[in-house]
Amino acid sequence: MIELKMQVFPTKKIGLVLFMFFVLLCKSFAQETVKTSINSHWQFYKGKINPNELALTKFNWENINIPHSWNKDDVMDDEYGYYRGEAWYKKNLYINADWKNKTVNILFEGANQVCEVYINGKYVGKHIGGYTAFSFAISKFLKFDQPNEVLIKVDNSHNDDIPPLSADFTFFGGIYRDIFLIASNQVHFDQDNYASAGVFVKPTRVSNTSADLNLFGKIVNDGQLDINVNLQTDLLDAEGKIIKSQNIPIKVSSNSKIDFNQLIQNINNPKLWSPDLPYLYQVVCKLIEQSSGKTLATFSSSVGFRYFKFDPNLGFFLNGKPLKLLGANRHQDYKDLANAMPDDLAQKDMELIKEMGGNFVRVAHYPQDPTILETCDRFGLLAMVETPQVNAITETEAFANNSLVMQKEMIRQNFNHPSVIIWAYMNEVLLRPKFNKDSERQETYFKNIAVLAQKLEDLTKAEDDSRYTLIPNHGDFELYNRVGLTKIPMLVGWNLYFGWYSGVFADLETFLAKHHQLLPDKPMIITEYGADADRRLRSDRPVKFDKTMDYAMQYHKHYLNAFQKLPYVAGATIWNLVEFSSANREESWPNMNYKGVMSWDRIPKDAYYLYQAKLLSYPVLNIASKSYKNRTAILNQDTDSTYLEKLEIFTNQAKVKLLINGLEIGQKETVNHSVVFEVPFKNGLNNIEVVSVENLTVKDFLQINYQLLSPNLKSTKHSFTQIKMNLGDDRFFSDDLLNQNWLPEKEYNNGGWGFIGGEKYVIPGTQLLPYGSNKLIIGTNNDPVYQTQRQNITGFNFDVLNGKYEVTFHFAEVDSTNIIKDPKNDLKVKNNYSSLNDRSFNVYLNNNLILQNLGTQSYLKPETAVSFKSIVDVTDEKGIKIKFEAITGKTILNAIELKRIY
Ligand code: GCB
Ligand code: CA
Repeated sequence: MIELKMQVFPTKKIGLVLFMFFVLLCKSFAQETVKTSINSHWQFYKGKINPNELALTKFNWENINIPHSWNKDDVMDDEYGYYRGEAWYKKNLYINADWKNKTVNILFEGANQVCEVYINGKYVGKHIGGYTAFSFAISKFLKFDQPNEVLIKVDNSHNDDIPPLSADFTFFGGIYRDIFLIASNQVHFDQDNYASAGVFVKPTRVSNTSADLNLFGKIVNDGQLDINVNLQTDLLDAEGKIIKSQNIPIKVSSNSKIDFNQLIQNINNPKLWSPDLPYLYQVVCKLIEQSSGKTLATFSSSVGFRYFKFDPNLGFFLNGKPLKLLGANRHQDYKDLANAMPDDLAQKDMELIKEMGGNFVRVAHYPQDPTILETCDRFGLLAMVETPQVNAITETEAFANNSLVMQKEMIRQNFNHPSVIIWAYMNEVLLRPKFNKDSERQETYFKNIAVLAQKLEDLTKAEDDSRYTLIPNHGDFELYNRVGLTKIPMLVGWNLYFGWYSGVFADLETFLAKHHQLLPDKPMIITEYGADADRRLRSDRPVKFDKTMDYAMQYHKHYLNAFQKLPYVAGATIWNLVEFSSANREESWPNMNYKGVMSWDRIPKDAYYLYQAKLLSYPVLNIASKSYKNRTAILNQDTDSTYLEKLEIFTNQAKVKLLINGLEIGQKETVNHSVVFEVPFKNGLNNIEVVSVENLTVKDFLQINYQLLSPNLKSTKHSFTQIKMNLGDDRFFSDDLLNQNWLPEKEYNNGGWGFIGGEKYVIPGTQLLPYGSNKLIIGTNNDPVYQTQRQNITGFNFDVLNGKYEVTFHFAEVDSTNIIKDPKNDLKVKNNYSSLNDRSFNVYLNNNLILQNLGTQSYLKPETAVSFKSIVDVTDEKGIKIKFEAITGKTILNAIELKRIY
């Protein structure tokens, strides 16, 4: 017995020690909330699946990672439309064994636009809306001894009840933001509150000398036992030092949710948050079990103390000081990635606004990745965020409910960010008024819009009384005023495009003055302004709507000056920071909106440098048109050895000097942050350097390759190898791929080259487009070359020396009856193309008939590029003479190239 006892005892003892050790282990590694992404190793299928048949049918699953969109490629191809429908994602989840007693949620930061989740064959839930986060409690679906199959359906079809109904951006489908699993102890902060953190942090009574901090939310006990916890809250400064603490005992009954509300008072001399000094405190809330001292849950957030107001006469004030809000809108879109942008690229976009000198971002037209506002908090960018009731509404309860839920999600999910100062909703909601033919019905529609706006306004104020509200409108002052949308929100936003879609630049100031006079109590923000800037298009004589970089530059100069001058303009955001995909657009660059001051892959355009010069306080200097490296010009006379061309520099330095190929050419004083030099360019490489006179380290360098053509093609001084000319166009077009430049059209001059006869094609009935059509041209990426054409042309001459040459003719039919829009989803649908023209003509090259009966019955297909290359021997000193001879309809030529072989 004793022996036995003796034997038993040590075993027991070891067991006890082990047990104690285990308890200690658990305690020292007390698991609080765990949040881990599950982005990797998904399988994807584009199409319909009946989840019950999943096991029976073989689908072609594709391996992908999240973030993911299935519309990366099909928006930009030559086919109209892009896939809007159903698609599926699946993956196995392996769940930690110790999550058995945890509350587990799956959190989606965003999936466009309806998302249904199934786990282990069971339906978990559904979320509506493509731009807010959502989460589902999934503990009860999980298995711990085997993989858990997650199956997700995402659908980006048009849905009349879900905003946005239509908009000038592509509704990319997919799970395009992170997915996380969150596992919490049974006692935790509420993780089922519209996918928010469940704890809301609200600085109150903030002044230069004092502030309070209010924290509120819910604590949940999913367990079977009542529990007593201490809610321990610490406020830490940026160095991590605790400056305030509070401890409240709370009893949380089993299976219940309980509200808490905490006020930390009299935070003395708070360091205030601002764009110049985005000082962040940190608040940490812990739920500590009273009996064991164990931390059950932790919440933390950054905190920024700031106070602000808008004044209708004097604009915006931050922490008591006036601050002009200037910055940009931001779309979630990146070259080749669609909306599936990794967090780091989202963060980068905010850096780019900051580096532009901006202090403000409009997160438009929808809430974006959490990284955006986190970055704004850290970098000191003020922000407004909105929900996407763009262009129109549907007058259903479902549409209203979806809008209201989105608004609530947006506010709760982003509540804790000090950067946010405005919650907005709708955008240009009177732009596409329904019921145009029935004015009575239209009035009802307008009333319903105002009713919905008021509901969104009331909800926003009830959710958060510490921010302003705003509706962004288009420039129809009377209409918005009449419908009441200028009265409902606290601030009015205007998207203004005078000198672009309509009117002239100066209409801007007239409009702003009108608002100030007629709505004297409403502060205003210019929520959008911008102009298309195709990086490939340049002009010496920019005109409205020509889509050149040069016109956009004039536009930005005018607008920025106006905003800086007028104190009652509280702020303005450029439309847009970046170029973005817009599947419906027909432009010089189809399917794109390229008003961005940066390219699709974030290369600055000229306007970006203008803003830097005007807004930054540290020294900057940039030569404009940096990406325009290959240029072409025609000399005035064959005897010239250089070509004088303007070169603009944007800088905040007082005086700069210009060096060419290392030699100083001159110095100039800066006027309104800009300097223009007349630069004598030589043929070939020109090394341009511009240096600040007061600070020699502030400089910029640019190498431009100039091709200088003699007006006389027989010139031996400036012999040429290639000439490209775009007919029907006054703009230069630079081909990115070939690094070549197309000249604007010119008339034939004796000894030189050019067209004979005819006129520029202008789209019939257009008020806007100065050149050509805006149709997507199939078979080319150089759409502007084919969109423009000369009609009724009778000839084209090149007065070249004897030799062997290659002449290339480019044609396209530019007006046809192809486009119908699906009224439901506002998308272009491919119809049977038919040309509006009936034409047929002959083309002769030095009297040889090379193209007979060229026309709509032969090679000229609607909106399709077609080219012909002809080799010609010039032996008779007479150069190259091309003749166009009409048979039916008008002759055309869209572009021409000449290459000298020898
Ligand atoms: C607007 C819209 C925006 C468009 C922009 C444009 O007013 O709010 O969504 O992209 O104009 O470029 O036309
Ligand atoms: Ca052309």
